[in-house]
Amino acid sequence: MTNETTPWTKEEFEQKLRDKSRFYHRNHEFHVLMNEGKLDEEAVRGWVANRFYYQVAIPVKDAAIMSNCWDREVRRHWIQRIIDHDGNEEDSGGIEAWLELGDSVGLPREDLLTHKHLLPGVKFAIDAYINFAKQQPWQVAASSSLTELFAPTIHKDRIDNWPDKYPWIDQSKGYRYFTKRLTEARRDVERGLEITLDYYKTREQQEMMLNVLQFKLDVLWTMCDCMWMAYIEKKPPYHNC
Ligand code: AHQ
Repeated sequence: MTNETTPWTKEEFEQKLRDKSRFYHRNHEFHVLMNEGKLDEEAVRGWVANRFYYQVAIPVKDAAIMSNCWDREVRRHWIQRIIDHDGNEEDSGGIEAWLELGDSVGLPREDLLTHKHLLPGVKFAIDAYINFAKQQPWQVAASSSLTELFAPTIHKDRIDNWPDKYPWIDQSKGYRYFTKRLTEARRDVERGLEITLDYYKTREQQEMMLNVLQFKLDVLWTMCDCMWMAYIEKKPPYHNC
């Protein structure tokens, strides 16, 4: 007989996390329009430019997690996330791949690297994620990456839809990031889930983890809200000032 204080089994806990998939930003109308091919060129470029700040923030976030983690075994694995984005001698990395995506939609590298098109609300949401990782115990920050439980589908959406819906995008170099992320996300989720299912023991801690995941879902959803105002409503901040 389980009650409100009995901890969930690992299977039950994992299912509670997966039950939050309906709040994933794949369901935000901005991504719905994207997958239907209904974004204009400005909106696609705006999304690529704003997401670039998220991409360069990820290794900073992961380094913050590692700076709080004294477990060598965890760090030996977690460091791969930084390399996946920053690259190394063998692989130019995800940030370089995103710059190629920028190129393929007609955004100069300089525009991305200087964050010329970055919306204030997108920056605030992403900075909240970085600060969360700096301030929380490393296990809590690590578990907030588990929105990636739902990420493989969203990368597949782009790979499947963009070539037909956005023929103006140079396909020869635009999609390397998404294909690269398909395998990396699956590997990251395995490690993130292992840490999460082990760390949160009591029912109260498990319930707290659901709120941690909701916080990260809110970060991603808010980013889309800001881009909706700017690129769908055509009402960026101060548009009427
Ligand atoms: O490209 C993405 C990525 O590298 C990561 C790392 C992970 C994290 O540590 O929070 N989350 C994440 C995500 C990436 N892409 C997003 C997308 O929609 O393309 C999804 C995002 C996530 O699900 O958190």
